[in-house]
Amino acid sequence: MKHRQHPLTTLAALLAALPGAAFSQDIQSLNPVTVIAPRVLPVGAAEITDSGLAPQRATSSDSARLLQDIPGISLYGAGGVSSLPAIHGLADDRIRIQVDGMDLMAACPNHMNSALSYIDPTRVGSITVFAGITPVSVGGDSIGGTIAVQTLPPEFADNPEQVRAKGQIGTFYRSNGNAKGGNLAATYVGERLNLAYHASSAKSANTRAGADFKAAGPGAVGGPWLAGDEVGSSNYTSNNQDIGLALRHDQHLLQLNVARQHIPFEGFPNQRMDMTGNDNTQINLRYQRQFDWGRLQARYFDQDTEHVMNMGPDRFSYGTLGMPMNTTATTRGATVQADWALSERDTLRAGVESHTYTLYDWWPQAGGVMGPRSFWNVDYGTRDRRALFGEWEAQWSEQLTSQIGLRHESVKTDAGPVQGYNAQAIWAADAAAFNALARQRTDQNLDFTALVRYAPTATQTFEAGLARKTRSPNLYQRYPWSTQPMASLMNNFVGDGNGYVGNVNLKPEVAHTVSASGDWHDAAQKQWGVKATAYVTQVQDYIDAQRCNVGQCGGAGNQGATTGFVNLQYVNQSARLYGLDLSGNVLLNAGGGEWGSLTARGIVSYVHGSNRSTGEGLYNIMPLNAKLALEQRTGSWTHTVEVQLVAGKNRVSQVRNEVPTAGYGLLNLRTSYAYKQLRVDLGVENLLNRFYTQPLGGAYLGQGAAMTSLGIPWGVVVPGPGRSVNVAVSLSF
Ligand SMILES: [Cu+2]
Repeated sequence: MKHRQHPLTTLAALLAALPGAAFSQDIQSLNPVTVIAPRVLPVGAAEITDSGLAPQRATSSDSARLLQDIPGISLYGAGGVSSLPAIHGLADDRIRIQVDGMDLMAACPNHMNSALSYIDPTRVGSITVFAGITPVSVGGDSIGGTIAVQTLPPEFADNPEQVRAKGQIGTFYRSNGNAKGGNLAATYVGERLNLAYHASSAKSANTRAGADFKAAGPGAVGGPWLAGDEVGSSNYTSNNQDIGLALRHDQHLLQLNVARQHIPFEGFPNQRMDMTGNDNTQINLRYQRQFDWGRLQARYFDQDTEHVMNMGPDRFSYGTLGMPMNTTATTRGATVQADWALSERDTLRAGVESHTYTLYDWWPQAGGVMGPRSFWNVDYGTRDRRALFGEWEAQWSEQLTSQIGLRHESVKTDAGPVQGYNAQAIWAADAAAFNALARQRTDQNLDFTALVRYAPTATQTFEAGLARKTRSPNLYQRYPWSTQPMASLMNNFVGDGNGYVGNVNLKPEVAHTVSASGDWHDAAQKQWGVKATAYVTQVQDYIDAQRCNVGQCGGAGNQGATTGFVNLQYVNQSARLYGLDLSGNVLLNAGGGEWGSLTARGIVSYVHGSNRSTGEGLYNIMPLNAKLALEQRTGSWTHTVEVQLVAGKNRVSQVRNEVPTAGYGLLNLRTSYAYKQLRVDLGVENLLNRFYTQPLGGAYLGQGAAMTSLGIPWGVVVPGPGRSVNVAVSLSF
């Protein structure tokens, strides 16, 4: 814990020492070089640093999985490295997700290449999650909160003797899926220069469920069906590289990173397509300067993505071409932010941001009705954001802090005229109707937040907050135009197997959130701690779906079906979510003896989501769930026994024919050994090899004839992974 000479230091220290909001979670001191957030993190926020991340890295190559022990966070299943996080029931691009300050955008009608799929877990240095009330300086164009993933900040030598070269290598193996991979880092640490190279690679075969889930299923339709417990289309290979240059001079810091990702294949068990290639280049240029009055930060980034999809080997495809789908996108962002320490009491933050996003999504001809031209799903789609914000933080006394912020954002979306595969009426009528529409929309979005924190004694802190947050529709909600059922099935980024048609007239979602948190602990914050956050969010113009009743996707069967995959169209409705996050820890035995220290930890998350226009449940809401763990530390060893309990999901989105899931319990064991530069993590996940279906796993579409709604049996949910023995070794030098 570093102490800085600032009046907020005491409060920051108090917050930094709060009992972990989740398992093995450290709330780091607010390093002046790396801070991306307000100095005072809200009680509803959490920061995970290296010691909390290390055991998680052994269990998955999906950086989103690093979040799974934060209360209030759940994950939509997707490909092996591409889960989509949800905060308090609001998922995907309802959350602002930043990787080293870059707002990376998915470029795929299935959101396969999600923001967090662009960073390997071994590259993640810290994660800050703003759930509940998100300050406007870190929010914008989101209603669910913010996830900021950071790599480790560049190190510099303080004197010539400290100049050095350092490195790190790591490798892992996971028995389920026979997954293996490695990472390496080489860094030159100079007084003014830091030069670093990072590379990582991960590869997995199809994973296995905890039992023979195919035997219980309704059987195959129109294609080969994998036998036994294998989860079709769950394999992947991912490669990431990054070169970084950082220059320090007095109070100046300049950083440039160039990163490349190459994913040759990633299967998606809850989509009708697999990612058969993703090539991404990122450039991230940052400048930061400390002044007597505060700090100035500026950033420019550029992301270029080439994404291709088709049907992988587990699927039954039509002809030899299958169904190729290509996406090219460019995301660019520029931000400038200043933080002024106006007085002992007041800090002011202000910033401007500009983000542009250009998307081409076309489906090359594949023969039959799918030709002879390319199908243009979204052609020259653009989504441009301009934002301006101001935020005032005041410490009125040792006990009382307040923060208020205001943000304006204009979001302009547009898409060019389209064409179908050919001039047949099944494509041409919809294309002509779409091309006749005025398609450009500009939303003027206003956000505000207000937070008050009161710490009456050294053993308790209370916080209350109010926020209005706005998010404009994404391009895949406004512009997919074809009502032909096969085309609509391909436009689905929630993994429910249904078809979706865009709606140009969608309005932005506006969320009003009220949140209250309490934090109780012993004065020294060593013995015990309990933290609770309760929240209610009312979302006006929530973008949900209704049964499609336009063009070719309507029909009485589609309107009334209570089983099977259906065709839907996006629509603004109204929604309400409320819930409670609880976390706590207690030191059972302070240790010192041969048994070491023993700590019990627990988290409980509950969220309830309702569509207020229809009275139905919202889609993919995580049922009541808890994790309980016992952790023993002796010397270099840490042993953890963890029980995960999840209730059944019975409240569902009927309009989507969402499938309920049963409750389950899992047992995990983890051991880590850290000695000097060596770290070994060993674990067994799902020790009892329980079979379970993941509440947010989505419809199982991983094999069979994916291109039609009847080509895959309906009602099968993607199962969770069976037992896996995991080992990861990391060595620094
Ligand atoms: Cu895709």
